[in-house]
Amino acid sequence: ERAKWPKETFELWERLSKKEANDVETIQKSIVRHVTTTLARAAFNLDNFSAYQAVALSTRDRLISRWNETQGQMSRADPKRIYYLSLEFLLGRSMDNALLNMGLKETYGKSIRQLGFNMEDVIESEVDAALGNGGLGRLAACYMDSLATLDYPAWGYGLRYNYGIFQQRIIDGYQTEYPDYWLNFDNPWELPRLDISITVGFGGHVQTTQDEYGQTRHNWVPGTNVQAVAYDVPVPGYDTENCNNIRLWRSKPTKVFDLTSFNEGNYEKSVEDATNAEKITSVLYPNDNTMAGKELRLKQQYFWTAASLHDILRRFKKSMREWSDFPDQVAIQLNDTHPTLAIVELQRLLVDQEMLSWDDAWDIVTKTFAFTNHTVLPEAMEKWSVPMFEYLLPRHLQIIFDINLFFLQKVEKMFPNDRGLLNRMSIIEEAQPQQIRMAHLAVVGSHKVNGVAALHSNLIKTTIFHDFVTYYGEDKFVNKTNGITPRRWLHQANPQLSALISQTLGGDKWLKDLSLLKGLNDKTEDAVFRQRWAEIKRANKVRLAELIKTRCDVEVSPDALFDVQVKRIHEYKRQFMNILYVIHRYRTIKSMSAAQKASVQPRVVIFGGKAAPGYYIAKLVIKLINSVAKVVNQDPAVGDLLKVVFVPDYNVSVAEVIVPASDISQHISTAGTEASGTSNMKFVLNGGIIIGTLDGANIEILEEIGEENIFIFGCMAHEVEDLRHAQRYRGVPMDPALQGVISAIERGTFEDPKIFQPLISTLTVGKDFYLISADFASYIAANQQVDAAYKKQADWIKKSIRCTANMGKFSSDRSVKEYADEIWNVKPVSVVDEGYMAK
Ligand code: CBF
Repeated sequence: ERAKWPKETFELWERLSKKEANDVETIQKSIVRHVTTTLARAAFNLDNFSAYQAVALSTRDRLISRWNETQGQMSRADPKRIYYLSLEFLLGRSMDNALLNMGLKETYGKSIRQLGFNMEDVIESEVDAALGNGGLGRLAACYMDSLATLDYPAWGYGLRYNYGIFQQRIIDGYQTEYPDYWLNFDNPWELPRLDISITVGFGGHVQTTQDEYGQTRHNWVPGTNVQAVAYDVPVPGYDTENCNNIRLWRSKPTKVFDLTSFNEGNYEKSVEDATNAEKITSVLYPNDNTMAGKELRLKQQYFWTAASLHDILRRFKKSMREWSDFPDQVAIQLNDTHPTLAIVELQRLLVDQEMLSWDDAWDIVTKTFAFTNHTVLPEAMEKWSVPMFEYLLPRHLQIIFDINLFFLQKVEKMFPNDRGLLNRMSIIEEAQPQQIRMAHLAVVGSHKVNGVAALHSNLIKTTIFHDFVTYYGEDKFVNKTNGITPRRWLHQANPQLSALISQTLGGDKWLKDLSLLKGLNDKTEDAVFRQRWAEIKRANKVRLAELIKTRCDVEVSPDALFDVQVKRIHEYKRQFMNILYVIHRYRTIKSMSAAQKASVQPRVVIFGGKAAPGYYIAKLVIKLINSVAKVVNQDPAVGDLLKVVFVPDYNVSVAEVIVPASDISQHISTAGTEASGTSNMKFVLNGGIIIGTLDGANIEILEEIGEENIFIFGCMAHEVEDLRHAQRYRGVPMDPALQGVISAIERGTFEDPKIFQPLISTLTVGKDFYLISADFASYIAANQQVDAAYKKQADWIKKSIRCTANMGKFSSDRSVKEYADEIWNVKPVSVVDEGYMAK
């Protein structure tokens, strides 16, 4: 119909749909329009939060224009797209990032100032979008930023949880969890697409019939259906018109109300189905690196993968291509095993609904998917019990058994008479009840499998996927070292340092080509530059000291050495070892004469991070940190020489304050346990020096910045097994310094020692799985080296500059480009301003 419109109608649309200009007055008008019409407020009753809402809505208008333009042009160009399936997107705040990426921060700052508000206060009013646990979810967010910045046609798919990661409060030293109802107010950063609603089934049975050619056909008849409704989150690239999309699904009932039950007087039943449907996307599972194994989690995974695949197939079908073209148009990256059901779902859709042969379908499936492994920890390996799975997804179970059968037949052919091998490689684990090994399914259904740092990618080849390497060959298993976006983690979080770098390098090109930071290496001998560098670090420490005062009610001196460990609390990350060392340091200071104390380097030890609510030992670590802090911070014999704080509710926006302010940060996992780590990259990029083990990406950071700019200690990954063995069977005694620390805890120096007994018993000889005792002496030595090095301030600043200068490799732009070239085979498509007529 619209094609028949007269020319004038088109011209009218063209004229009226011109993008709003980006000058101060137009921006102010748009903010005030949102205040008065959208929010129905006026200048006199406008608090910071309402001001934030109005500014956010005005920013969003500009985002949507770009988003529309990008999506329209991508539909017309129809390039191969990359779909990033992630159960977590830990986005944090959006406004500052959107303004910086669109190049509008300064103009908005000015506009807001003239309207009587302060940009910082307005930015601070935004609540974090915390739809993730830690590294994995934040990685997804960094990758989305880079994909948009590099103009890749990419979509993220995830879930729109009503409750993100819980809020952490510290009560009597203990972690207490509170719900994170982040959607209390309208979320301006999402576009509800109520018109995009997909039916997802669960349960029911499978009908088996013969078709006209005598072929057996399967038809799944679900017992219940729920609706997946789309919410789109625009992701603007930096210094480009491209604006990509993350589509988050929300679960809704197919019908809100069961009238029959209601009429029978069964009121509870009448809303039961609706409540069950809504439950699916109500909450993010708060486990990091551990498998929850709950039915609701499996429902989340299927709901999300089914809706996403339906959407992807619908988009593909619009292009009227052959199914065999599918892998040339679609690349799907599985972020961990969480979305592995997508492999099964695509096979089902192609075979049961599109009537492709099993082999043709499987060929398409395996060319489409690629899988990222993020951990080798056994407790994190996803497995689903076969009976539970069958009850929820009967047809999918049949398909998994068939995939396994055909796969094992091929293995058997290559390695005949090796029952052990077949058992080890099977997708089905023969336990009681049988379990589906999702990592095996992901490997079998993907054309590439990658680890997230060099050491980790090698480890997976020799441990969890060893047999698969023997079968498939080396080429299928690749490394893609993680990266972080320099836009958020330097430009936004550390504006002063960003400005100094741009001034020094003669522009901000480095923000899109981080290798240009190398230019800073020449500046280490420039005393004026060093002075400025040190001033900026100090200003960031002052900002953090203020946050610590507000959140922990502890005064810390910005002149002390700031020593930070912020990340999820987990035994393998060894926050326990850190606090044990703090106790050692405390005891050492206490035993000193006044003269000796005069040469002690003052330190503020800063902890932050959440423990999974059911992780008892991790929660005890938090309690110990707080108990130690209470004693140390009030001890006049120690004064400012040592302070300990636990910053509650660590999240992305808190990280943005902490990261630029560290002198030293701790990345001290037992070698071979941390797949990569990404906060290590953030700290070093901001000129923070790290103390760490030879684990994850620490190794590659060392290679880039040089061993003289990092403090390394502890055993290496290949020594871990022998050390554990020696400890278990030869009774290697506990490190004496550690023994002294344990005795102090047991004497009740920090509250009732009974509280900490379960924690201490993890160190019993033969049980110290994370090798705290084995690494303790070298950890103390490394900390002494840190103190000594910090005293030589000029050299320290040189180290700090070299750290930043040599971090180019760790931009997520580099990671994403490697994925695009070596795994996805997708090319950038730049959006240009075409104007309305072109549509
Ligand atoms: O690859 C991103 C991060 O993922 C984890 O957080 C994970 O959830 N498995 C790992 O623990 C990190 O090492 C890794 O950096």
